[in-house]
Amino acid sequence: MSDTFRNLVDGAWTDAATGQTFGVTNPADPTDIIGTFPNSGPADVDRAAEAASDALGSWSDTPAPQRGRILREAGDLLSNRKEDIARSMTREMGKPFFETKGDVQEAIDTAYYAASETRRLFGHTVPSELPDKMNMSIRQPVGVCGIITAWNFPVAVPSWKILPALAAGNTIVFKPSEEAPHSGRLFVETLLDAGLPDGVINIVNGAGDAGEALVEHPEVDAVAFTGSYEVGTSIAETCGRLNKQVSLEMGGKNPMIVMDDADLDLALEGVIWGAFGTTGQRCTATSRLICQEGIHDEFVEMIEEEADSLVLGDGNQDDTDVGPLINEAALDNVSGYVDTGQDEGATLKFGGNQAHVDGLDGYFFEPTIFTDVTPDMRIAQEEIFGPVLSVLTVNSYEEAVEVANDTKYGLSSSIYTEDIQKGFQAMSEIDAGITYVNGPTIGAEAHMPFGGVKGTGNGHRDGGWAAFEFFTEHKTVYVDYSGQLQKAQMDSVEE
Ligand code: UN1
Repeated sequence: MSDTFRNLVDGAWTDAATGQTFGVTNPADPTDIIGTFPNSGPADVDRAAEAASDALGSWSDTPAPQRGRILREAGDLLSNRKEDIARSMTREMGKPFFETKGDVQEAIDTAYYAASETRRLFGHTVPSELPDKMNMSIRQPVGVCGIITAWNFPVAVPSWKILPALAAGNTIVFKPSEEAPHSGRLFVETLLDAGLPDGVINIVNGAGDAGEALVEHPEVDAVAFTGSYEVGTSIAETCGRLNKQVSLEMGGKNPMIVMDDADLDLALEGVIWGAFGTTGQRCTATSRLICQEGIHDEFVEMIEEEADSLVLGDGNQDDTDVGPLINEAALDNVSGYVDTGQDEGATLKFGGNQAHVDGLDGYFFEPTIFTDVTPDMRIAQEEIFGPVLSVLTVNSYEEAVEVANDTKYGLSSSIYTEDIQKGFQAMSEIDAGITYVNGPTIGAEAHMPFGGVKGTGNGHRDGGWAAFEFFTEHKTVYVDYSGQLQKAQMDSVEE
């Protein structure tokens, strides 16, 4: 079954002015066509941004708890549709059904969380320096928000940005990834069906051109982005030039430290799903395993054995553990890194090849393990975004932290240890936005900040109250009920 999909502008499904389209196929089986989507250009972005701008006044004037009611209803609809959305997400971007259900669940949790915050959009009420005067700060929306997201969490990550933005009274132009636009659309449909007024959210499908036009558009006040470092920093440059607010989440090279005293069974589960879950295509993927030397050999053997038992296949088959990579380019990229690792002198311990799954011509790649990796190697520094685990060896906790911090990124991190002191030390000593103690580098809870330091981010966070910080402005209000002239008041203070 193949379908033709359109942009969403002011509540109407609309063809792109460009007249161009692009196709989306199932990465497990590229002969399976999901549909065609508009390949939008600046004129399409313009229509969507104007619609969002026109809708801003009445949406931001809607009492916040009423906005929350719509978001709660969207949460209910996402719950009812969870399995259907997850099935089509798996078909569109490949990760297994048990993972896509988790993706939708994050959006459900975020919907209920954001809805509840609409009753708590707190500002401050503080004393004034002067008598009979009251000072307040209240929260106001930023305006029209451009939301640009990746394909690997095509419902969860948009929900982390869009739902708090809507709760706070902003309106949206959403450009989903061109690799997973259908999942993004299914998410937006729940908002429309929940009663979101026309124009409050608009969808512009397309690639980099559409994204650039969105960032540049004068009606767009703020941009929230998840994707690569290269694209993120170029968006930041544009936003800097145009004085727009921008929130960036740009990936990671996430370390998992496993100390000699760790519970290796726990750590094994953590590293397998951290490194190979979602075929390694998460910003939070465990891409560096930093082993203390005492457990290195035994632990690597355990990982190899477990990796060997993982079933690759179509994520909509019940027994599949690991789906395909997203596309041909990803396959080339990951294969290229396997060559690089070998050229750099690392030992290819397991995997390293494109995998073939009977009856499917998809982009499968074997779970891959490199040992004898040193911190200077590219496979220890660069985000591969595939099922490649680089194993480094260290002698001590101090060295482990030093190696963990030796990267331009700082998203997620983890330490496995039975030593409570080391666990607590790592919490503050690892340079990352997220540290897990005795847990994998992956996962997230809706009410917690999500994002990173150094090259991963720019000081903002998705998730929790932190997202509301980005999507609101402080308005400072002074109320003077003294009836006194300003000058008389000033004199009374000086005396
Ligand atoms: C991302 O890859 O951009 O850590 C987000 C996780 C997710 C979030 C990943 N919940 O598994």
